[in-house]
Amino acid sequence: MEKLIITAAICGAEVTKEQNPAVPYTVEEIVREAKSAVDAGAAIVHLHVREDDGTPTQGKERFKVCIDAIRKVCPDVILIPSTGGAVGMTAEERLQPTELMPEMATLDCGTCNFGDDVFENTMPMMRAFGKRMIENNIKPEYECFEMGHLDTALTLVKKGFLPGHPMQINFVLGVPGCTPATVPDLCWLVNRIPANATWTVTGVGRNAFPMAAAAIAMGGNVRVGFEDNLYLSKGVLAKSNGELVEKVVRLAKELGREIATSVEAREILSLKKR
Ligand code: KMH
Ligand code: ZN
Repeated sequence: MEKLIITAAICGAEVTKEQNPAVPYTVEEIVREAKSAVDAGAAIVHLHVREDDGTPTQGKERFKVCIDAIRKVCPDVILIPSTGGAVGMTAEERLQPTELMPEMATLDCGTCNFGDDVFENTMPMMRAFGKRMIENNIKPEYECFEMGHLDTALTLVKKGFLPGHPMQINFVLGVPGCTPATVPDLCWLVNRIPANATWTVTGVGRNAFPMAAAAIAMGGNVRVGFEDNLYLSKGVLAKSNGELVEKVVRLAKELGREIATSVEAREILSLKKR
């Protein structure tokens, strides 16, 4: 089996300091959380950014400041800025981080319920996001929240609207209103990806570590972090993203899977550092 790539989704757009005081908003806090995750074993940081008061933003300048600051302390880390942003943002707003030419960025694969909201990713939006990523030579991380999102991504790749092989797909399971985080659902999805694709699973909330264990056993990769889960165990808030990553590292060690460094992850994902 390949080494395990751990992604830390350190911030997200929805979670707040009221829910967990360690959720980062300021540049300094975002750097602190990225470093804690990388020091614990994360090869990738999936990045959202906030204004100092916690308001989610897709502002290019804010992303640049955060990316530059993270790079100073974690020079090798793979950064995957979000193009999902927060529910309700326009496509143009969401696309701003792609102007910074990151080596990867997320690409969300369909409209879905998102708790009480609707997360809009229409076909024209997806084609526009794909066009931008092809033009800017950005490798997408395809975010699939629903069974049908995988088929959408595969079809759009086949038609040349989205960047193709080898695909990196992140199955985000357990969002209220979307595909649940169960092992049979995960297996159904993994059985339908192209042979040369890589995959990651993100289990939302209490599903974080059961999904991590499944991915470790199945040869996939794992995402954890405050974006998806604020607790280390039932009733125990995580003090940092690093604590969540450490728990995945412990699971992997118990199950005999080695952890990939960022340099090794770049090789596994067929990426070239910029
Ligand atoms: N904030 C969610 C509505 C992504 O980063 O691409 C969407 C999201 C997906 O977080
Ligand atoms: Zn995200």
